[in-house]
Amino acid sequence: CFFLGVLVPRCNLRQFKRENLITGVDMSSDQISVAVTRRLPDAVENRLSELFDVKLRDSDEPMTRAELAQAVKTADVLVPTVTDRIDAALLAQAGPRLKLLANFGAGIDHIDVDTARQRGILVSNTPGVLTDDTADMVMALMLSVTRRIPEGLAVMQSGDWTGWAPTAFLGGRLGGRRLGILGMGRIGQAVARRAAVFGMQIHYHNRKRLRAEIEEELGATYWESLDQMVARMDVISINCPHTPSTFHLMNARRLKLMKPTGVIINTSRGEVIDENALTRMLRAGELAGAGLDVYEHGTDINPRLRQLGNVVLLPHMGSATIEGRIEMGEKVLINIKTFADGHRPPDQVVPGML
Ligand code: 8YV
Repeated sequence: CFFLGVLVPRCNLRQFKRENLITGVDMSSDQISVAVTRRLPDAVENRLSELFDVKLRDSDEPMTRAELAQAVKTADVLVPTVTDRIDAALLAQAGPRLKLLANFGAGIDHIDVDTARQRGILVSNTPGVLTDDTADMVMALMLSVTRRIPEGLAVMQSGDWTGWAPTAFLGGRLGGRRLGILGMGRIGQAVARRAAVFGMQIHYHNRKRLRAEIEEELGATYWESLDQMVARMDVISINCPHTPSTFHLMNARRLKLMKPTGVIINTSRGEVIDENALTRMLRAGELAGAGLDVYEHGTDINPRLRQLGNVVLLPHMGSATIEGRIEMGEKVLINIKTFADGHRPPDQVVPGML
């Protein structure tokens, strides 16, 4: 059905009925005051302005703590992004009106969902719409690392290319390699589909094993032991969310289990890998390469990592397509509008869900 000028995804309300959750407020939309923490694509900002009493951001800098505190004090709904830390200390400053954190993004590790819930504040996110873009970026990173694309680009840009040579820029073929996907949710499965087309053998580790039909469709082999999987793979792709139980899942001990010819790709969250241990191993030649889109300490990247030739580093752009950003905006709109109409947002995040 069409709603708000966009196609509404099927609401997965049933899963939210399990618990005694807080419902939305029944308020006319234009009375709802919405504070947006970052610049969003024009189409999204315009639609937000048409529907709600919106405070948009002029600058594209993240809000300061003081600005965030001011926003949570006065708004009914905050639209944060991954660059805002919505922790207990900030939520303690929330005004009585704040009832929804409609995150612009799928990952919610920057939000203290438990504290929000205790304070009667709902949290929603934007799952599903960045799956394909992120999976595309996993493939792009895999190819960039194994086929040495940045080195090729650098030699062309420097004007130093002297012509073709049989042994120049030799990389490795993806086809036939074993890919171990860590986290087989939507994005992990989208990676599996793509990698299978490239001729890779698909393996995975996940909290829960997939249903047999899905494993069969993906041609994926399940490993209950992450250690055993890691030791046997040529490429590892991190596709699990960052939670207390996935923090440093790829720690020094586990990274050392990887083959020295192994490559690791991370488009999820930097905290899943011990970045210093990874840097040491890449420098020592104990790992062949890495393709990273996310970092353990945000923009504060280990400087040694930046100097390495066997890594491809990207500035958290896995989901950065205009189509994806607009669809994320549509999800945010639907979550706020549904909430304003007195219902639970379709993408409500329940504590412990991820
Ligand atoms: C988003 C992401 O662009 O959705 C996520 O969790 O990591 C990104 O790709 C970002 O979070 C926007 O807030």
